[in-house]
Amino acid sequence: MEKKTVLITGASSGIGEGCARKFAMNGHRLVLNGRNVEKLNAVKAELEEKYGAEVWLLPFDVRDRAAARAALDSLPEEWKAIDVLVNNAGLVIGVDKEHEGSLNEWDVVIDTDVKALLAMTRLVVPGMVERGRGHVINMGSIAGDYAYPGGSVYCACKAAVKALSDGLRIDLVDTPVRVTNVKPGLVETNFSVVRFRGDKAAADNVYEGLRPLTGDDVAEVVYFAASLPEHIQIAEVLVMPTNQATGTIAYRKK
Ligand code: 8X3
Repeated sequence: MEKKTVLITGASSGIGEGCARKFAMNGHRLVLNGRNVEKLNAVKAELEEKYGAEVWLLPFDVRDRAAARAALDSLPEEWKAIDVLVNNAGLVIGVDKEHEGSLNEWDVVIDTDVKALLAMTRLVVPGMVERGRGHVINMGSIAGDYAYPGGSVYCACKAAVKALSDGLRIDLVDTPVRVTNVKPGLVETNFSVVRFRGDKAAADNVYEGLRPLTGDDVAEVVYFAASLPEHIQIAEVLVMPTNQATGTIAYRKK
């Protein structure tokens, strides 16, 4: 595909970082968002050095709408025409039951996984429609297909990402702008460490006995969807490790 400008949220690690690497190695121009400036700088340095990539950093918390707007407005004119928006930033805190968890923590999860994704879409998609080109790739999850123990609010958020993706696809049906919902299963990233509030052993246990996906693996799917000819729209992809079958069923070697 021709050179595109790709905005990725949550690009300082995990799936977002994997996507940044994949687009960079294929010669695309990257606008990378994240909260951790140090990590973002490290990703930028790697992509510039290894692939000669053009990278612009936009450090802001996606939950902060004013900061998001100001950051996008601050882009130089030639970087403003975003061709691909990868709405990747997301998290979950804790594995509490719905009737026992912290509403304050869940506010953070809902604000990040649902409301910020919606806000980024609202900011970027009008320009895509105006320019007559664009692709929104939302990071959904297998969690949006099935609720599972300890996942209530996260699963609800990812179900919302599916509905927002489907709704946006409907709203854009008379435009050339494509919408894709990528739904990963078990991916080994810092995601689990955050889920278990920093307990690395509990996080590692999730991937015990099977080979999980990596951020780079999911990036293959994201890039595939983005690189197909413009008349082909991958609406949704469910991607799991070979030894995972559903949100709750995986085979683990003892
Ligand atoms: C994260 C994948 O399997 O923890 O979106 O729900 S899982």
